[in-house]
Amino acid sequence: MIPEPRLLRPLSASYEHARGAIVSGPVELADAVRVALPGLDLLPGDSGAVDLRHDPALGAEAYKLVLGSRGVEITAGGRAGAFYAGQSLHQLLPDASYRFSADGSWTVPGVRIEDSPRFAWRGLHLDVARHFFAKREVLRLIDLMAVHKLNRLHLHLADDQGWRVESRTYPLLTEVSSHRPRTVTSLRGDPRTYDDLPHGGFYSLDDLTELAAYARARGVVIVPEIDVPGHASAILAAYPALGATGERHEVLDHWGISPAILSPLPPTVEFLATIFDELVGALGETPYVHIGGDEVVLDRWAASSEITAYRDSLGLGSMPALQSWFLRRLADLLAERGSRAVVWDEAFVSGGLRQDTLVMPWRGMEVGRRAASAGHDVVATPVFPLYFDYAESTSEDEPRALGDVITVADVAAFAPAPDHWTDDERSHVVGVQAQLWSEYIPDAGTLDYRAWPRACALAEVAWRGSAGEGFTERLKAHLGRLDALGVRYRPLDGPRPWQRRRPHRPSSYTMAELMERLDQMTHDAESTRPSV
Ligand code: TNX
Repeated sequence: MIPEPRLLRPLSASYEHARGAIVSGPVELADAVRVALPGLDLLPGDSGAVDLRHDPALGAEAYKLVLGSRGVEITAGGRAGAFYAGQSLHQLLPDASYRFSADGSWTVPGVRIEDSPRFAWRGLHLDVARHFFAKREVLRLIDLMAVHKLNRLHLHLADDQGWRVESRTYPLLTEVSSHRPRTVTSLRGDPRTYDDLPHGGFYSLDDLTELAAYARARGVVIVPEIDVPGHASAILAAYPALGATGERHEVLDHWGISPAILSPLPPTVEFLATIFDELVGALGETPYVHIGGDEVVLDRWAASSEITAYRDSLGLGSMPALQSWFLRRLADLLAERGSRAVVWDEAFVSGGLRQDTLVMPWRGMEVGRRAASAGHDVVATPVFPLYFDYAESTSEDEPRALGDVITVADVAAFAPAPDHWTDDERSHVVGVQAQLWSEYIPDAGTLDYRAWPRACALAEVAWRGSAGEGFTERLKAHLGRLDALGVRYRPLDGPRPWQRRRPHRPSSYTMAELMERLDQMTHDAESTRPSV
């Protein structure tokens, strides 16, 4: 199984599973099992082939499962636990059980499972800004996450290259900010060439409501991200007055770090408060909202006398301090709405975060360790090995990626809370998340290819803390399930002929080059850290 349960013991008796088997027990738990394993019939109260019990002494995501001649007995700590018991039961059945045509009955060897996750945050991030992914693809990603007991979907909804969610208050965000006339096709350092194909799309607020409900029924929490104050070209293309200079902007048609930045003045804060209200209103209970804070170029703030005067009126001594103040102000607004803020690590380095803000250390685990030791909850998200927009091999056959190399084995070997950290630091690591930045993920087929099977290794590490015994063998067997599910994953020995790169181009960064650059960036930021 992937992820491997904490305890799994074979039993001598076997169990006969048939479509239409009856699930009995508390309705909410039984319904969760039915979502995980379609084709079961619900008969509350009666004793069925699958018998459910609620045990509040277990954690909400924990479950026990005994499968024997008397049927299946599940004890779950909550709806999520019952759902995961259903997913484990599903994985005990043959691969064919993942097909819509699944029918007939299967004999399954008996087993006893006791299971609970090591980490509370088991996430996948999807950048829908650089390339948009239709609602259908997001629903499908949620299905695949659920199979792997992943439970946080971080949607990167706004960036320089596009804004991806309806606002009823700011209609230009969808009219103007949600599309671009063309997209760069050349690589770093080359003269820019473009595809001349309009690209765009957005989720309506009703779409978000639907996505959130679908996710919630599968134990997945959607974490929306509005990346500010940098990465703001798309917003500013529609509402230039929210910028630092009032100058005109376009939705960007190429990648990289742009100087476009929102102003920190009250109208921007008001704008974002309205957006948060609309987002949370559509998503329903939203425990986390990501506010970005990465790769911010503060030049435009420094050039504005209005912003400088505002900074001085707040008694702040530097622009980075003003940025910290701005992000903290947004985190306060979110707190009033019942959500905790999440930020990329730059926002931690500039200091002054609310204590309950979660930090995502993308530039490496050392900055994550500093955030943890400063008492922040940390979700491990380092480029290596969790940026799944990087290629899995240096082969010329590998489809074009931002850089290389991150393998399944690299992911499986990752330790989100390293042994050499103190117990206190380790206790602040709430989880782990892989990133699917989409500059080089233009479509759903490429998304499958980049995500799987690396996300299987992610799931194993997130659920167990580290890859369990026989991971490689289990993964090979697991690919049969992905085949039945129709996932266009990357085969372990490289792309299929139709998945190969065309035309042949070298990738942009080697991992060594990139690590050096990130270290440099973290140190540069250090030396300009304001004293708050
Ligand atoms: C860095 S990670 C970024 C993104 C890019 C990504 C590409 C982060 C907070 N910023 O804007 O898409 O690298 O790997």
